[in-house]
Amino acid sequence: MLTVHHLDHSRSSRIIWMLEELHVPYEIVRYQREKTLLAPPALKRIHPLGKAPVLVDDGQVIAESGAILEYLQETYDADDHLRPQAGESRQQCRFWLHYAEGSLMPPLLISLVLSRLGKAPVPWLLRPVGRALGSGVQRGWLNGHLATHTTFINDHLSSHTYFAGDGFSIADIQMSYPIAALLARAKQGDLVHVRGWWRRVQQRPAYQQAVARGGPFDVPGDA
Ligand SMILES: N[C@@H](CCC(=O)N[C@@H](CS)C(=O)NCC(=O)O)C(=O)O
Repeated sequence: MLTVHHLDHSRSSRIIWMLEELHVPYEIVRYQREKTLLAPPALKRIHPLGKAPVLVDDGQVIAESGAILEYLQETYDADDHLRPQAGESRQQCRFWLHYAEGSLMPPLLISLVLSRLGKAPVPWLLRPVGRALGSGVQRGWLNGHLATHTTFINDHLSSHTYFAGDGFSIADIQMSYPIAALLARAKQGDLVHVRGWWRRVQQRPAYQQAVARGGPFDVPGDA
């Protein structure tokens, strides 16, 4: 039996979605974030990093969303429905699979950390300083950086139905978490093509089943 160690409002929703796409039986072990938004220590008993997701398959413990998606695709997607096997689409699929965690999540995470500086556990007199510092870095550096990413993604989706081209793939599942974070910070009406893609993939029965079993696909705080 496959087991997903699932933290609420987290990247592990992607693994539940993947398992629903594959129609394989699995069980979920649930963890609640602590007040700090960190995972509870119990997750460290499953994998030394203590992060979600972790997948356990027949005693084999696998961490990192991208590695888990690739493992599941290679092991359970017998007809390769979820990964293009050749050409430009295959390369696109690989690119977005790495880009999601390697390039897009770091600035989103920095943004989350900066937005919480005003709530840091330091003497209250220092909190306004933390807030001012956080919003200065947001305005002076981070917002421009994130705008480059959002334009890049929105432009790509203006000419591609899915991240890897015409067919839905594991790249779409991997991109869903940073996209949820981007949409949470976007202005109404922005990112038209990203919103179109998001509506398209949310219509998939596997996505809906994943939400029903694992909870909503959203991000904690205001990442
Ligand atoms: N690159 C890793 C990131 C894992 C990660 O940071 N997961 C978050 C959940 S979205 C987590 O466990 N956060 C709680 C913590 O850091 O304690 C992946 O994609 O699996």
